[in-house]
Amino acid sequence: MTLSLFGNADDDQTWREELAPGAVVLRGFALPDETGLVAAIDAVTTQSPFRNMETPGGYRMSVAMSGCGEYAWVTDTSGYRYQSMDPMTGKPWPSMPAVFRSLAERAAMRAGFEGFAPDSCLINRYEIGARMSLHQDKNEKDFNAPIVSVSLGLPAVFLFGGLNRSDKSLRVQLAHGDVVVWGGPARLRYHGVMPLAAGVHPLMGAQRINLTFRKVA
Ligand code: MD6
Ligand code: FE
Repeated sequence: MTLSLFGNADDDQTWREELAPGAVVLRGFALPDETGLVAAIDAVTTQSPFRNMETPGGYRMSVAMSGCGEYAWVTDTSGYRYQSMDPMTGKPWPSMPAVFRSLAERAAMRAGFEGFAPDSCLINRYEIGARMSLHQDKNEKDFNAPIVSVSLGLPAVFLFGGLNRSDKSLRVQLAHGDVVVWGGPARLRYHGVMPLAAGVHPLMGAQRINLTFRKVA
């Protein structure tokens, strides 16, 4: 063994798992920031509360959402889109907390995406039984930028599919503090989240919160 193995955390590949070309899981990457992240989530969702939005098809989503940054994603009976105003408050989304931005930039860098500058963070709250059906993230303008996804609270089974909805999905367990970065050839893969199993997380309680950082405009 050489000293450099100890001298620089970036040399340690142990917790970096490649799911597919362009998609990597950084196990536990967000753990050092958990306290700051929770405080920032509380601050953002005090201004722009979690809400269960309606899909264009007329269904109420089981996942409750909020967001921050210059844009956040909304859905209603007229469709999906990003917008700079929170339709619930009539005000701009809260600005992106520094602890959010810093984590997203470092995770992207660690995964090999230099210079990621997110202008949007969606905050998804899963209570027990909530799920996200298979979808692609394709409302963003620039597919060159990756998406950085941070899991907090209860563990979930993430479905990681292919470029066609009918492609078989991988099932990936995501635990508190895990960060997924995906871009490049993985950017338009279908993905979803299985119904959240019952449990209580010591810091977060009976829920999972997912942050996804994007470059929207
Ligand atoms: C979730 N995540 O984990 C939902 N999208 O709650 C997503 O939909 C997602 O994790 C694009 C990239 C990464 C993601
Ligand atoms: Fe997504």
